[in-house]
Parts: sequence; structure tokens; C-alpha cells
Amino acid sequence: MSINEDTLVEDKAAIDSDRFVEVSYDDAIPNNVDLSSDRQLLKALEGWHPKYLEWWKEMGPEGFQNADVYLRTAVGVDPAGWAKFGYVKMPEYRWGILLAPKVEGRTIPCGRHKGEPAWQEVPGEYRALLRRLIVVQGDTEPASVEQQRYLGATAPSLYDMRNLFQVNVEEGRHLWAMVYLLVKYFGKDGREEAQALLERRSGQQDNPRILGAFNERTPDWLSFFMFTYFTDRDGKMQLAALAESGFDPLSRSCRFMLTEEAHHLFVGETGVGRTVEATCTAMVKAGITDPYDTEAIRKLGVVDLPLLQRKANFHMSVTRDLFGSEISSNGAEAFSSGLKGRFNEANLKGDDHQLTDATYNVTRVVDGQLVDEAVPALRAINCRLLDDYMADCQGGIDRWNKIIEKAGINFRFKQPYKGFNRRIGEFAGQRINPDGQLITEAEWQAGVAAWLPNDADMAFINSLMKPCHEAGQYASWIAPPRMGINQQPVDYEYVKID
Ligand code: BYC
Repeated sequence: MSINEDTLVEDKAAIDSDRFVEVSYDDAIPNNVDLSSDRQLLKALEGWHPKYLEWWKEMGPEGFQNADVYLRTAVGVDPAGWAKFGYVKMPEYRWGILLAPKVEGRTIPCGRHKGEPAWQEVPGEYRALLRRLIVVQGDTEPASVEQQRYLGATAPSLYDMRNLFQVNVEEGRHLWAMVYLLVKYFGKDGREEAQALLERRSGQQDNPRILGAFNERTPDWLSFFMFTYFTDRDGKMQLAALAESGFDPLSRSCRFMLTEEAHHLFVGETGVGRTVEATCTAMVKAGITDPYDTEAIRKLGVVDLPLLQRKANFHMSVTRDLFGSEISSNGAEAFSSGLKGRFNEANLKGDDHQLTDATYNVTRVVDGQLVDEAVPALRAINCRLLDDYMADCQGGIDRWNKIIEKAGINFRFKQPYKGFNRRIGEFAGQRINPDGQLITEAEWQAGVAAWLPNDADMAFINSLMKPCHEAGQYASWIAPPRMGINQQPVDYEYVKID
């Protein structure tokens, strides 16, 4: 592995799951799916390519399309060296179609077709549901690029700017991955869906992106880091669930996407971690011990820890909504049909992977009380993935807390209660505080400024967003990384701005 963020377990886990397959770079669209032998598909994708580039130029990173960016490009799916690094202008990035290698003899891991050979073609009876899952997944990819398009201008360093653009081009590649499936396997409908993916716009009133969180703004770098830690982690969980799909081309696409996703999570975790570190270092240096001495802390040009908690509360709650309703017949059908598994489905021990009689505990609001109810596990598939997601979030939170503990500051980040600030599912329409108490509207209004970022918080964060575009310089509010990218130093010129 040539990237040096390999200390993260998730990077290793994702990359270890793949085996090497040659990628053809001679074709206009780099691929390991033998595109040149399928003229019709090639023609359709070559027709989509210029429209994609138009979208990229209109909605991709604003102001840096001509900059030379030190990017990694996937050149294979070999865990030992799947990417190469070099300066690239983003519109010239080689967005390719890469599938993880086929596992011979793979069978459908769950649902009513469990044990049957994995489908290599779309199963007719599940066509609409499968298309919907691919479209929803595909829609999130360009959405995130749109959400982040103005951030280059306020990058806290060239290192961070490069990471932003890396994330952006790879989200673009993930869009290609889903478009490949739509165009290859869904005929005319698929081509129309591929076109529509370039037409919806994040946050636009009349043609928004499909899922809520992808219509929120990403107005500043703290939002970006929180997004890449918490929301890209929904990406990890959903891709992992789709990697268990009985539809083998979707499974193989998602397995390779997970390889790239690991870096996005790394950017989020270390971005927040470096912010925490800058705050703690500045507090210790100034002799401030009270983390709630907001005015004094903010004067140091760093972000106070309670504000970081409020930002995290916002991103966690909005991202939890992305799992859909905890109890869902759509979720049940996606699982029973074999199109989408649970997290780590094939390796789960102790059940029949069909869940015909199993139950799962879901917290619900009944007569003004929060109660745990055993519901059929099939209908609670979304709830289970959400629970797995919340457990997966904790690792980074613990590592951020270690930084605070080491500095001797009396403060710890916590995940808010699952039902806090939810708009989708069991808790939608309820007022619940971060500690998990059902409260009245008046209590919510009295407390919300302490639980979610308020206007003054956002204005303060905005005031910190001054560009730091000299190699080796880092904004006051964020510590330099411990290591650079691909063994380059931290003062490397990661972006050459023209
Ligand atoms: N906002 O039964 P329900 C990523 C809709 S992120 C708006 O509750 P279901 C990435 C739902 O579509 C991962 N609408 O839930 C991260 C349905 O509408 P239709 C993206 C919502 O269907 C960072 C209706 O409500 N991938 O990769 O079981 C950067 C009832 O749905 C929302 C996927 O999500 C919402 N939050 O589950 C870049 C995987 N939630 O169909 C990338 C594919 C629900 O009745 N998608 N609705 O019109 C799925 O598996 C499912 O579609 C969902 C929803 C889990 C999203």
C-alpha cells in the first residue's frame, strides 16, 4: 500500500478485501471490465462522458480547475499498489470503472434466494428495487461534490486542499461506478437515470438530491471534516451492505469503492482530531483549563470543544436519518430479495441469514415513553445498520477524547442519544434531548442553542475560514498532520495554484 495513512484499521480492512486485476488505461475510459468488447455500452458511456465533464466544470471545485493537484489515481485493485500519485488538473483526472475481482462460485448471502449462485444479470422480479438502490447510491456522490464546491477558497493548508480535491474526484469516480451499472444493465431506463444524476442539484428547490443530508450546505471546513467522518461513514456502511448484494456487479463495484472510501474517513477523523489538537495546545499554552471559557478560547483563534460537540451533534443526527425508517418494508424487501445484506452479512454467525422468525429490538415512542420493542428482524434491517453505524462512529470519538485527556482538559465528546434531532423514522416529530429524554417544545427551544450550532457559532467558525495557501503553512485552528501524503513532507506543495 503506497498511501501513508495506513495506521487506520479501516484502510487496511478495505484494501485487504481486494485482489489484483489489470486496468486498461489505453481506453478513453480506464476500466477493468473489458469495455472495448462491448461497443454499445462503450458508446453510451462515451456519450455520457462530455455531459459529466460539463457537470464537473459547472458544479465541481470552484476556482481550482486549472491547478495541478497531487492526486492518487486508481490503477488497479491490488492491495499492494492499487494507486499512483502525481500532479493532475482535476478535469483531466482519469475517472475509471473498476470492479473488485470476481469471486468464483459466490452465492447470494441472504434472503429467500440464499445459497443460489449470485446473479450476473439483473433479476427481473427485482429490477425496479435494484435500480432504485443504485440510483440512490449514485445520487449521493455528485451531491457531495456540489456541497463542497466552494471550500477550496478557504482551505486551511495546501495539504487539506489536496485532500478535499482527492475526495471530490473519487466521489466523481463513484458516480461513474453507479452509472456503469445503470447503463450496462438497465437499458433505456438506466441511461435516463444516468442523465438525471447530472441534473439534480444539492439544495435546489425544484430538483434536489434524493436524500436529506445531501441537500444540507457544507459551508466551512469544520463541516467538511464532520461530514467526511460521519456522513462518509454512512457511505461506508451502505456500500458494505451493498457489497453483500446477490447482484454480483453491484457487489464488486462497492467492494472497490470501499477501498477509496477509507481515505475519506481518514480525512474526516484526522481533520477533526487536528482541530481538537490545535484547541487543546492553545488552551494549555494560555493556561486556560475551563473548556467552557468560550470567549477566552475563541480569542486564541481556535474552536472551543463544546462547539465541536454541537457540530458533531448536528452531523450525527442528520446522518442517522440517512438510514431510512428504523422499521421499513423497503428495507425488509431489499434484504429478503438478496439485493442488500447487513453489515458484514457473509461473516455473521448465529442466524440463518433469512431472518424469517428472528426479532430485533427497536426503540419506539409509545404513549409519550421511549420503549424497546422486539419487532420482526426483517422489518428492522435499517435499524440494525444504524446501530452498527453508531458503534462504528465511536472509534474516532474515543481517539479525539484521548487528545483532550492527554492535554489534561476536563471534557469528553459523546454521541447524542439516537433519537436526538431526527426527521426520519421512529423519532421524527419528537423533541428529545441529547441525553435521551423526551421533552416539550418549550424545553427544546430553551436548550437547542447548547445542543446544535447556533448563529453565533457559525459566524465564529466562518470568521476562522481564512485561506492558508502557502506550502507548509496551517491555519491557527488546525494542527499540521503528523505525516504527509505518500511519504511527502507536510510542507510539500500539494496543490500548485496557477
Ligand atoms: N431523506 O422505508 P424508508 C454515501 C425515503 S452515503 C430523504 O424509510 P428505505 C456517501 C426513501 O428513499 C450512502 N428521503 O427507507 C456519503 C423512501 O422513498 P421512496 C448512500 C428519505 O427505503 C458521503 C421513503 O423515504 N447509499 O455513499 O428502506 C459522500 C421510505 O423509505 C430518507 C445508500 O443510501 C432521507 N434521509 O431506506 C458521498 C444506499 N430516508 O423510495 C457518498 C442505497 C428515506 O418510497 N439506498 N427516505 O420514494 C438505500 O438503501 C435506501 O434507499 C435508504 C432508505 C437506506 C437510503
